Amino acid sequence: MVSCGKESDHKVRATNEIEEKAMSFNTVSVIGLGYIGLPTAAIIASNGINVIGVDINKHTVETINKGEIHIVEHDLDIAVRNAVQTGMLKAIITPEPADAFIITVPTPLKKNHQPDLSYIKAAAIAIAAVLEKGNLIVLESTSPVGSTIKLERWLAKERPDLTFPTNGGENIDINLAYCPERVLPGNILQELVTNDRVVGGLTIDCAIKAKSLYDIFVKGECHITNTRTAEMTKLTENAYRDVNIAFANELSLICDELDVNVWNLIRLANRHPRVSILKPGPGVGGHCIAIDPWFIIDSAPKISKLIRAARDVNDNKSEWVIQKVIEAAEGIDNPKIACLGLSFKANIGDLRESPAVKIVASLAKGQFGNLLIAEPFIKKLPSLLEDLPNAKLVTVNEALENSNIIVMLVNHRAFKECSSLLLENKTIIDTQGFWKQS
Ligand code: SAJ
Repeated sequence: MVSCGKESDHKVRATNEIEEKAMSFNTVSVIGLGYIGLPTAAIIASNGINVIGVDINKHTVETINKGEIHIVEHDLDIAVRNAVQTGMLKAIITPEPADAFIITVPTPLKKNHQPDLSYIKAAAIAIAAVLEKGNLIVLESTSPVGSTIKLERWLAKERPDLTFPTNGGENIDINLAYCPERVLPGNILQELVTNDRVVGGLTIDCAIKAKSLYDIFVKGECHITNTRTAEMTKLTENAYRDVNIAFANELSLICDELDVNVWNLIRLANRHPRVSILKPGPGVGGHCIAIDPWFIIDSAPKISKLIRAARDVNDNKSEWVIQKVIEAAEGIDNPKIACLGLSFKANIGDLRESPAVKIVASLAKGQFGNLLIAEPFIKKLPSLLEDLPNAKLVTVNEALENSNIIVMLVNHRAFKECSSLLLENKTIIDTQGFWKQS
């Protein structure tokens, strides 16, 4: 048995080892039916496995059992409806026994930027009651390094009658692994199947058993490692993207000062065979890239200097955009500001941690003008904006026709259809290079 630790990674020793140690599954339980759990549950069910989805929210459970969904994701409604109608997926509040449990609960940040693992702990306590010898538990929630070991301790405390990998010797009752989700919001159902997975086990046997779970629906490769490496892989991927977006955002500020078109600059620099600069924007949003780097910073605060600086650069970019709009509004009597886009990125209706929402809310609350907001993916403004008298949801044409300042916040494809005539004689703040590419 190979134990996890700094010095050792898990390597499959014999060619038939994976086949010999693989596990089969009649019932899989997914704990937490949000943006990752629900699509995962639907995909596993579509592969002919009984899936028990568990969520603490009664409304979520009732919605899913009606074959409907409570979140926004492309084609998820169809996948869930099929899974429920065929009887392969049911949702419940209190866990029931299963062969494997996949934990996909939130791991938010506390106010001081420290990770909050309380949902994982609650999930551990909830499933501990129904654990049986031979079960597999896979943690998927984005988590700081060392979280799978913590999960093991919480489970072991609840179930002293069972043996766990760290202290179980040769007779392990419960197998534990970490396998981060890596899917792109807006394309989740496809990426769940096509992306490679990194499967970290507390032992190599745990990793192999977890791999056999993902082999049910993953067409990409499943790479075996230990839990600490798998945990860090997820954080690294998102911190890498955050740092690279920060580089683009910092360039956009420098170029504004030096009167250089940043979009043209990046296009030309990217013609170098080893340069690939990402796009500046109004800041970094969503529930992952702006949050996960903090898990690294919190674990190694003194040495995570670049990752920390990137967070500041990306957060400050939204403040910079707000200042640009305020400056533009200053000389105008009764300014009318068209704000194009509210979602956290293009072509989806997901408003979670959206820099566009933050910018629009700040402008509306500061009374810097009347805000005409165009967001084709929503029918009503989010609660942060809906009670503000100077913020109104309108069509893109209404916004453009009736404004003197235009702020391009999210480069939705739908905005491409607007007539360029509507832009004439207006002050344009284009955070996406939508109209400034030449
Ligand atoms: N953004 C830029 N410039 C860019 C690219 C993105 O400003 O060049 C902004 C977007 O507008 C958005 C934010 O960054 O506000 C994040 O968008 P994204 O498309 O980079 O990423 P997410 O949050 O939708 O999904 C990421 C993905 N991670 C990576 O690409 C490394 C996804 O694979 C992860 O599964 C997901 O985080 C997650 O759940 O962790």
